[in-house]
Amino acid sequence: MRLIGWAIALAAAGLTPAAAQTPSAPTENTAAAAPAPATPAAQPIVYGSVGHMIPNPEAGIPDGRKGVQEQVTPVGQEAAQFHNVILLTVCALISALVLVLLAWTMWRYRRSANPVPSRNSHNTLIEVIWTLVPVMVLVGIAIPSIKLLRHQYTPPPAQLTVKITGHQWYWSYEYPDNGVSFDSHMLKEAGDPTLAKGERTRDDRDGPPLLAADERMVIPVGQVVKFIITADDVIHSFSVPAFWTKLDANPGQLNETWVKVDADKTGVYFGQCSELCGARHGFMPINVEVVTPQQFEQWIASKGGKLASAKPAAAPAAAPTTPAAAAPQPVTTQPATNQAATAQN
Ligand SMILES: [Cu+2]
Repeated sequence: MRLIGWAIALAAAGLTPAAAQTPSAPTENTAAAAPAPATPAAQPIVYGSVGHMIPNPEAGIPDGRKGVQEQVTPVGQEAAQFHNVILLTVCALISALVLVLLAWTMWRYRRSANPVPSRNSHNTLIEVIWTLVPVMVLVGIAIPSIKLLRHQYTPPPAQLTVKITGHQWYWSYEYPDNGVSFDSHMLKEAGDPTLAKGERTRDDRDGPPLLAADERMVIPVGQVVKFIITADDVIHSFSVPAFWTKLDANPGQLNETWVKVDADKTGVYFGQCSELCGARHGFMPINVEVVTPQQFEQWIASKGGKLASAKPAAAPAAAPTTPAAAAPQPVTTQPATNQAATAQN
């Protein structure tokens, strides 16, 4: 019996290290997946040209203010107005009223001023008031809120579609109607020990530290742009504060939103991934450059894409004309990476 007991104990001791090693395998995988492939671009950068517009420090950049950024889309302006004018006022008034009532009650009914406390437990008038007033406040907030939601979720017909995919830890942008797709990585600072050989470093004309990216999403001003947002590994979140845009990028799911930047608001708008997505979550900035429609066409041409003026050919013609290598890509990458994500989970 004793021998059998020892045998079981030894077997357990032998098994334990093996069992402990098993879960460490995925950790190694995540560590290996960490370095993002940096693509050294040897082309000289012409600042001020399309794709390298110099950002305006007054718009689209976090400037330390307490409050929302200046909004450049109609939905953003409506939402900011709702927040700044209605919600903040209602919150401030309610807080002030409660504070005054509390202070008055503490003063008026302190022990020395009111030695015999009231034994009333009901007052119909007050009870009706304190039920009806909050209901009216909530209805007053709900009406503009639902109007805003309707505005946000009933997009006008899109003039341009951009598919946005979040990866650990960079973004990729695809213009399915134009046959353009590329990745966008954060630009590192000069002297960063993780710089790859020949990798471009950030210049102040690219944008602020941690927010500048090597490639920007470029969209035309004054046009309805549909964003189709997804991810290929874990959940990310596509967020550009000046557009009032923040939408989760979920693996295996397409989320959709839209923007229409005001006609006089060309510029560079900065955002970041806003869902904790791993070790380098803080290093996947979003740069959207809003240009005139003519400049946009020029940029599409410079990327080797085709103009969407031949729109009806989009869906049926894409399948037979295989040279547009960008079209079949999402179909193949999506399921494969989803499987990878599932395996990781
Ligand atoms: Cu992310």
